[in-house]
Amino acid sequence: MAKSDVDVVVVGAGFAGMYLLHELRKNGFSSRVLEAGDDVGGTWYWNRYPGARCDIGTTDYQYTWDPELHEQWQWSEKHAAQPEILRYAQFVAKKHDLYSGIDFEVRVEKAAWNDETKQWSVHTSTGETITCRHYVMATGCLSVPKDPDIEGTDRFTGDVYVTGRWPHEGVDFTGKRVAVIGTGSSAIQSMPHIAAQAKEMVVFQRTPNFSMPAFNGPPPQDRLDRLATDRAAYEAEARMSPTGVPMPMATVSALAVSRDEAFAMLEKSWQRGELLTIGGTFTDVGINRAANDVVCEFMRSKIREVVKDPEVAETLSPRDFAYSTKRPCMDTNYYEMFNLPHVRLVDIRKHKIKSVTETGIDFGDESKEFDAIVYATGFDAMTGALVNVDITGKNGITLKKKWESGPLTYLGLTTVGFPNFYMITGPGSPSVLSNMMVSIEQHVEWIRDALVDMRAKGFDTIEPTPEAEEDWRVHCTDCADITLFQDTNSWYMGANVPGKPRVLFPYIGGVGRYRRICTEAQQRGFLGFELQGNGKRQLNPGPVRLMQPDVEMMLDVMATLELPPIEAMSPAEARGFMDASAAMRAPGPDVGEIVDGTFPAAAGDLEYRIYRPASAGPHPIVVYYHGGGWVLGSHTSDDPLCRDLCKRADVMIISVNYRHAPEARFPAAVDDAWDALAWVADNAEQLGGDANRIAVAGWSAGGNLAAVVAQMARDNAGPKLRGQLLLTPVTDGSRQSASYTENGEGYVLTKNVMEWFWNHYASAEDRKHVKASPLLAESLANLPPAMIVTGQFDPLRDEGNAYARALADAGVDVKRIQARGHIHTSITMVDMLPSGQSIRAKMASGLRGFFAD
Ligand code: NA7
Repeated sequence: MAKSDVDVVVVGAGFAGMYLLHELRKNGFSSRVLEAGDDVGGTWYWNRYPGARCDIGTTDYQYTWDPELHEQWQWSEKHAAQPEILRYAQFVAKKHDLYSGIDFEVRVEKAAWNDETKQWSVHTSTGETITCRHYVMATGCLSVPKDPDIEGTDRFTGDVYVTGRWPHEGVDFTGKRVAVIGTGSSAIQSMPHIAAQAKEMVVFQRTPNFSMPAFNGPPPQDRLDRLATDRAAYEAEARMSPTGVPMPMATVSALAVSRDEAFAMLEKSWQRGELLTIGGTFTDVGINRAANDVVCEFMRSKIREVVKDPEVAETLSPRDFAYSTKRPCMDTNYYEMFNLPHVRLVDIRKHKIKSVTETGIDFGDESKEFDAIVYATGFDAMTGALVNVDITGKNGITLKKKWESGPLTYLGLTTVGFPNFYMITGPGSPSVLSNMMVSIEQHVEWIRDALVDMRAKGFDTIEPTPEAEEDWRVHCTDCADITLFQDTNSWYMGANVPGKPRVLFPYIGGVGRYRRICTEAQQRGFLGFELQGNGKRQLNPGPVRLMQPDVEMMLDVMATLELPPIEAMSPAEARGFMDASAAMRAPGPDVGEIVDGTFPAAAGDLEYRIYRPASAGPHPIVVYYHGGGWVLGSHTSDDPLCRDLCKRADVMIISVNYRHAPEARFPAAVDDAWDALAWVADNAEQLGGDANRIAVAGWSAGGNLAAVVAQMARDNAGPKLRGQLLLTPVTDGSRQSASYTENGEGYVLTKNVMEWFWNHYASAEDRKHVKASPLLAESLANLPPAMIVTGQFDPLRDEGNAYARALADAGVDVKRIQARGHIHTSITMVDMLPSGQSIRAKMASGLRGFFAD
C-alpha cells in the first residue's frame, strides 16, 4: 500500500518525472509519482500520431545521467520516431525499477498548501489525499491540447482525431476522405502518412510554417565521433550552449555577406538536416529583421523548388513573421505531398471555416464532406497543465489567479506564494526553446540539490522573494525585447489560446547562461529565496545580478579570444589595438553629412568631425568628447555612437579631438576641450549650427571632460550651455567607489585598466583637482541641465551616480538613466548590441529636451 504522507509528490511520469523519481530515491526522499496515462513517456506516450518524431537528434535527445544507457541502448536513426522514444522511456523505467514508484491512471485534481503544517495536500482522481512537504509539477510544456475553437466541432458524426491524443491502436485512413486542420509540427509530420493512405485529403491552413527536411538516416558522423572521443566534453558543451545542442557559434551577420554567399551558407546548414542549424547560421537571425528576411527568403525558395503549382507554393510560404519566431518544423516529404493529385490546400484566411457540420466542413463558399477530421490544432502551451490543476498557495491564492496577466516565476522553477512548489521546465525557463532533455536534467538536479541542502541545514520551506521574482520578470522581458518574437502570433507568446496573456513564455537568454544563473542562485546561499525551519529563517533577497543577454554573449565571445590586457601594453600598442578593434565594428547609421576639419587650439591645430542631420538646419550643436581614458581614441573613434545620436536626436554633433596622455598629461586634455568648446561657440553659425543651442556630451573620460568644461563655462560666464550629456563618466579620481570592487574584473573596463589610464593622465595630487575630478567642485549650483547614464556593471557606476546626486542636491535639473545589465562600453556598441538601443533613444530624447524652447 503506497504511503499517503511522503516527502515529495511528483506529477507526471515523462522524462522529467522519471529522472526525478530516481534522484529522490537515491537521496533517501520518500515520494509518489502520479501519472494520468497508463505508462511512462509523457509527451511520447500521448503523441502517437503517424510520423511523430523528435526534431532534436538522438545524439542529443537522451538522458545523460546514466552513462550505462549509452552502451545499453542504440538508437536506430538520426531523429527517433515516437515508438522508439517510448520504448527507450520504458527501458529506462524497467532498468531502474521506476514503475514501482509510479501510480498510473491517476490525475491530480487539486493541491493546496497548508501554512500551519507546512505541507501540501494533493487530491487525486481516485479520491486519495496525499500530504507531502514538496510538490513538483513535471507535467510537460505541451501536454494539454487546446480547444480547436471552431464552430460546430461537436456535430460531426464521422471520425475525429486529435494529434496529441492519438488512439493507441493507430488509425487506418485507407479509402477515407480526410480533413486536417492546422499546419504546425504535428500536422506537418503526420500529413504525409495520412495522405499515403487517404483517398482524398484537404489541408486547412491558417498560417503557413517554415519546415525543412529532416534527411533522416544515421546520426551525423561528426557528432558520433565527438561522442566517441569525449562524451563528457560533448555533454558539458551541450549544457552550456545556447540551445542545449552543441553547435559552432555563428560569427557572421547575414547582412555582412552577399545574398549568394548567405544562401550558400544556408544551403550548408540545410544539408545537415538539424533543427537549429538554419537559425544558427548567422549572428543576427534572432534579433534583426533584415537579417532574418535573408533566411525567410532562402526557406521560401526551397518551397518553390519542390511544390509544382506556384500558387500552392506561395500559399505555403510564410510571409508575415520572422523565421523561428514560430517553431520551425522538420518534415519528411511535406512539401512533396502537395504535388499529389488527391491532396488539396485550403488557405482559411481567404476561405474561412464557417462551421463543422454533421458530415463535413463548410468553408469559403463550399460545403465539403469528410469521413474523418484530424485536429492538429496545438496545445495550451507552457502553462496549460499547470493552471489546469487547482493549485492553491498561501492565503488561498490559486496559481491560475496569480498568473491571470501572465506567469510570474523565479527562474521558471518556483513562484512567490507557493512554498516548496517546483515546476520542471516551467514558464520563464528555456524549456521549449531548448533541447528538453538538457533542460529537464538541469531542473531535476537543481530541485534535488535544493532538497538535499535544505534537509542538511534543517530548513522545511523554500519560497522565492518578491524582489527576485520581479528581477526575473524584468530580465526575461529584457531578453525578449531584443528579439523578434514579440511581433509574431505564436504559442510561444500565448497567442494561440484566446484570452491568454501575451508574453514570451519561455526564457530566451539561452540554456548555458540560464544554468549559470540558477547555479549561482543556489550556490550563493539561495539567492532570491527565503528558507525557514526549526525556528530558523534565512532570507537572501538578492539582488540577482543579471546582465543584458547580448552584452553577456559579447563578453563570452571576448573571453574565447583571450585578448591581451590593455594595462600590459604600451600606449602605442593599446592605440593600435583599439584601432584594429574599431575597424571590425558595425558602422552605425547614415547621417546627412560628415565633414572633417581642424580647429585652432592654444596648443596647435586639432581635428574635429561634424555629423550633420539630413534635415534642414541650423541645428542645435552638441560638442562631443570621445572616450578612451585620456590615452586612447580620437575625434573619429566614437563614430557609430555620434552617428546614432545625430540621427536619433536630429542634432549636429561635433566630435573634437584633444591631446592624449602620457605625451600630454593633465590638464592638456581639459585645455583642449575648453578651446574646442570656445571655438565652436564662436563659429557656430559658420558651422551651420544654432549659436543659442549648444550642449556638451562625452563618454567615459570624454564624459569627464564634458562635465569639467560645463563647470568652466559656468565659472567663465560663457559659453552658455543648454545641457550636458554624460555617458558613464569619470567624475572622481581621488578615491574608488564600491562599484570598483563589484565590477572591477570581467566587464572590459577593469579596475586595472582604469588605474592605468589615471596613471598616464594625472598624478595623485592632480586627481584631486576639480578639473580632473568634477565631483570635488565646491559648488555644483547653476550648472546646465544634465543627463547622466551609468551602467550596472561598470566600475564607474557609483561615481556617475554620485555626480548625478550631487548635481540634484545643488538644484540642477538631472535625469539619471541606470542602464540595467550594461557594462561600461556596451551602450556605445551601435548595431551590435540591440539592448543598448533603448538607452541611446533616451539619451537622444535627453538631448532634444536640452534644446526644447
Ligand atoms: P502548433 O504548432 O500550435 O500548431 C497548431 C496548428 O493549428 C497551427 O497551424 C495553427 O494555426 C492551427 N490552428 C489552431 N487553431 C486553429 C483553428 N481554430 N483553425 C485553424 N487552424 C488552427 O501545434 P503542433 O501540435 O503542431 O506542434 C506543437 C509543438 O509540438 C511543436 O511546435 C513542437 O515543439 C512539438 P496558427 O499558426 O495558430 O494560425
